[in-house]
Amino acid sequence: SGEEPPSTDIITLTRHVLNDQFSLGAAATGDLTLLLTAIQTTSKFIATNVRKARLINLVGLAGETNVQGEEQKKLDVLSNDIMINSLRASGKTAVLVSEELEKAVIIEDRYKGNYCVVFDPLDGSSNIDAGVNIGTIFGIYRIRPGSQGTIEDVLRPGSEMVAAGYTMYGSSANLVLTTGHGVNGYTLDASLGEFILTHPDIKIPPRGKIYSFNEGNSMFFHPPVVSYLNSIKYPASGKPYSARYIGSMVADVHRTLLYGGIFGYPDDKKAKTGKLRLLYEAFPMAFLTEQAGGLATTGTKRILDIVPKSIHERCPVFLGSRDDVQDVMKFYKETANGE
Ligand code: P6P
Repeated sequence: SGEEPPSTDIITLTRHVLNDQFSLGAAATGDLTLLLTAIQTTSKFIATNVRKARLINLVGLAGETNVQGEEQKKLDVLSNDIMINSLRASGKTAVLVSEELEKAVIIEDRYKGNYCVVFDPLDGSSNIDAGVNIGTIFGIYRIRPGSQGTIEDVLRPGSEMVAAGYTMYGSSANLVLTTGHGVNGYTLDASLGEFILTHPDIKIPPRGKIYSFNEGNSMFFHPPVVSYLNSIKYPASGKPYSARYIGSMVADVHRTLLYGGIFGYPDDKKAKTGKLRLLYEAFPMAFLTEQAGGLATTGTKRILDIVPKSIHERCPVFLGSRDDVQDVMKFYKETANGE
């Protein structure tokens, strides 16, 4: 048949990360690679259950509310549990922070390792019932030298993360990852049970033509945001930008990384510090965006420079193409200078 013979040289995520890690020389022990294997397992489990959700009635409320006071959907609970269990069992973690748990999990000695993982097990879950793409977001710190693993190991700026990524559950499962040397995208080949390299070295275009904000909050926006949005909706010259807003951060950020443009969830008169969580939404997405050649700011400050005070705190987010984010920062600067 005219069919292409199957490739016998497939680059799985594990192989790709191993190459990346061992290019660091002896420093790499393989621990991070093993931790990422545990994360891959959780993403495969969640992908399977998101896909089956309709069939085995996992959609709908679990009858409880989480620390955020949001009604928990069964998939949220399932996703959180598989991540806690799999990360603990890997023996590579010391502290875990989940969007679904009020307190950090300190791993007992028997299973303790050198990494801390902060994660939102199923971000965008309010969209589950509508079949919109949702995702897992994670960030990884090494514990501080000499630490046994305490909350202080995760109250550190995002610039100290050693890896970050997300898995988007859509028509396929896409895992996008950085270990500090660029960004790569992997697609789950369910027949192999492997994430295969499909988007090597993702680079975000320096400027895009898409803006992604929830303009339903417009009446609460602060002046710099109003001025910025007007500048791209009613440009003095050139074409206005297109609006694309899915309302699921993983999906909006994935599109921004691949197509360029800007994603924003600003602070406003209603949400004083914004809505998105610093540790396990803003930090990982900011790390990925910068590694792909873009920028991520609160409007006035680089997101990765923020020092968290608590594990569930929120922060304003503008991220995406370098030139687009710099335009936003200009409006903040002008407002600060009272121009
Ligand atoms: P809004 C989903 O609930 C989420 O946490 C992010 O995934 C998403 O970007 C944001 O909130 C959407 O918020 O207020 O626009 O519905």
